[in-house]
Amino acid sequence: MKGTVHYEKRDDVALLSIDNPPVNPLSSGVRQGLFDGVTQALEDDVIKSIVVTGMHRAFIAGADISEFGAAASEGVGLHEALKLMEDSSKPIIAAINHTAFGGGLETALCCNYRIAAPTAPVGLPEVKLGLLPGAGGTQRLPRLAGVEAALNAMVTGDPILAPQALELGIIDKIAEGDLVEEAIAWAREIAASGAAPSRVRDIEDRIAQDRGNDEVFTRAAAQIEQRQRNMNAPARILKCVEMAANTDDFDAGLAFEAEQFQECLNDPQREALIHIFFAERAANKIPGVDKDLPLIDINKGSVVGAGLMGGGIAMCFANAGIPVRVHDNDPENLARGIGVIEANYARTVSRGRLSQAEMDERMSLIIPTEKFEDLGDADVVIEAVYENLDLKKGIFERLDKIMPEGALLATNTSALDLDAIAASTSRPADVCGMHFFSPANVMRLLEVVRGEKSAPVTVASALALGKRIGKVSVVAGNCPGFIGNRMIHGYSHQAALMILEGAKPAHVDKVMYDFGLAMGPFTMLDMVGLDLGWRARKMVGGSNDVTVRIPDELCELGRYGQKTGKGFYRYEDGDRTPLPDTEADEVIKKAVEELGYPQKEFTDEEILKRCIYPLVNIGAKILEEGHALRAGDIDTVYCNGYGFPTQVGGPMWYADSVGLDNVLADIERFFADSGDELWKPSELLVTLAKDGKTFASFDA
Ligand code: 3H9
Repeated sequence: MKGTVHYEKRDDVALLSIDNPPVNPLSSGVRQGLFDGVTQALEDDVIKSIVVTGMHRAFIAGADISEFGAAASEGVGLHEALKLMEDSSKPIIAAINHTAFGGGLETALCCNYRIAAPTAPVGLPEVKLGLLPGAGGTQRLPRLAGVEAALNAMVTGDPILAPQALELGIIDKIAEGDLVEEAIAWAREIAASGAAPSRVRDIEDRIAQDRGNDEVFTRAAAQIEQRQRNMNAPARILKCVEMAANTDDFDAGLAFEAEQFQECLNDPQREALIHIFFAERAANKIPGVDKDLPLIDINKGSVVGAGLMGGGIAMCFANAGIPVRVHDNDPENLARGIGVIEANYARTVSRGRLSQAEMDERMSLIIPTEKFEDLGDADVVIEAVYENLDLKKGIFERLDKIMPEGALLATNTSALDLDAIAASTSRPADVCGMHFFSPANVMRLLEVVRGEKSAPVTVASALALGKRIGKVSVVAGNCPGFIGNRMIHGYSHQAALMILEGAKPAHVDKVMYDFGLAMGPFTMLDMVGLDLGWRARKMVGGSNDVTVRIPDELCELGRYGQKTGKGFYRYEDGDRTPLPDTEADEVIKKAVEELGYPQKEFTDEEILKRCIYPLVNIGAKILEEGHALRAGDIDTVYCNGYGFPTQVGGPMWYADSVGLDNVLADIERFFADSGDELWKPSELLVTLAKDGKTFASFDA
């Protein structure tokens, strides 16, 4: 059995301490331990009350996620253990030392009272795994916090810190000193009062106020439609909370929740989302590198370049409380960059998501400097100047002279040869890529690029830094475009080709939107600005690529995208809604005629395959070359950096779900039809498909 619960007698109080490191999920041994501990306390006449707390880094992180989809586990079930706790004749206090998530908070809700450490977060994040709170959370939380707050907590899955949880009524007290000692003293007081233990299931006043209040549910449904399009769990949560509000039969509510939970369990979205949960964590591990390897101790950072990327990276440091120097060789750029950072923080303050004091604290950690040499006062430096190999090599030559021995030297290049950059220093082992995504202070993804000579400690330290600044980091090999940008090229290229072959931009965009992307490729191009690529191509004397013909002609007409109110689409009065436009249609029609592409009708299915399968085929090539360590790493990149819908699990997981033999058959057909190298099937894909295997099996 995994995990255990220690039983300790503190005179007349039984102290149950959950021990399942690092975050105490409710694995079989924990469920059994809670059941046995409470039973023992109930049978012992000396014991008058019970305190439950967690050891290590959490109270309880929830159900054991690795058990979902696995064979039924042994011992006592969670519902059985929780029923015993809720029906206990002796008062039970949850002493929430730290994280109480999912089944962890639900366990606390089956205790009679809750006291928490001031920094403890609580929450019901099941929705992020395609699940709903299935241990009574949908029925109990609204009884404490009211329907609206409870719905918000469950539908977003966001954590709630102890002070707010106290305000909402989810917990009863915040400890002022030693949590467990205070919980024990309180437990004695309650037992001595002789009052019958209060049960959350019996608290009716709060929820009764919302009975028959349809407005709150209509509002929540509209929000779900807007923010969690294509996700199945949020609507199921809504139904459960409606049940909680509209019936006073608590057990009927629990039974309904159990049914809905089972629906979630059987839903492929649940599998995909749990795949992403574990893939994100696996991505942080490098095979063969000892997890106890001593890492570079990072207390101060430096950033070269105060443009949008440099500024965003500096904010990442400051947000994590790490002082950072920022240098730009142009003092005006430096001042402008710091101004942009300040404006970004000020916007967050004006939206109420940061206090002025927090903003001041963060700004004080960002130290602009006009002297390059000042950058040397740091344990890590991240270069973020524009993409020019010679420029970057020159900067690394200079960094080599000023950075202390043992410092981490990183470049934010998105495509250039890391080994060439590293070779301009005398210490290529200390160099790696740290490729942030724009805006760097917002986007979660970080590609840590491993060069031929990057030492394990360099890469592992970059991963650890990534985790510290709140990123999901993935190790990528040094190939052009690394993982993400190398793959996206195939997607954009196919989308553009389909337009030449007769598909409409709005059709392609709709198919990708319906698939779950925030926007399709042409709306995206209009948003980013068609002129960026057009100007870059002009600087090098143009391009022979037929797929840039249409965007370049649109630019010649001043149609740069949203910023000029027209691109592939038309935009009215600053609104971002893409509208059809005859001038753009004419440009497309003319280019198609001149290039002589035969026209055909596209189905939604064909469009989807032409967009997604290049990602799969290139991803498989990256995998077979060893430029990604796992298929799950590629999925992590796509879900965190490219807006790929997490509920389908990333492109590689999606291909597994379609069946690799089916995917390969289409890729072979596209290759035969076009002769395009992009469609030449990856050897790994061929082998896996032939053996009836999956990318997931490659990772196992
Ligand atoms: C649920 O509760 C359903 C119920 O309503 C109904 C049941 C009937 N299980 O993230 P970290 C592992 S659904 C198993 O790196 P952090 C994780 O894989 C659950 N393992 O640390 C990693 O393993 P490894 C609802 C878990 O400090 C290690 O712990 N709960 C679980 O950055 C450390 O994790 C959630 O959705 C788990 N529940 O963050 C909470 N949780 O070292 C999910 C973690 O081998 N968990 N692990 O890679 C989290 O949000 C974060 O892990 C947490 C810690 C905030 C707890």
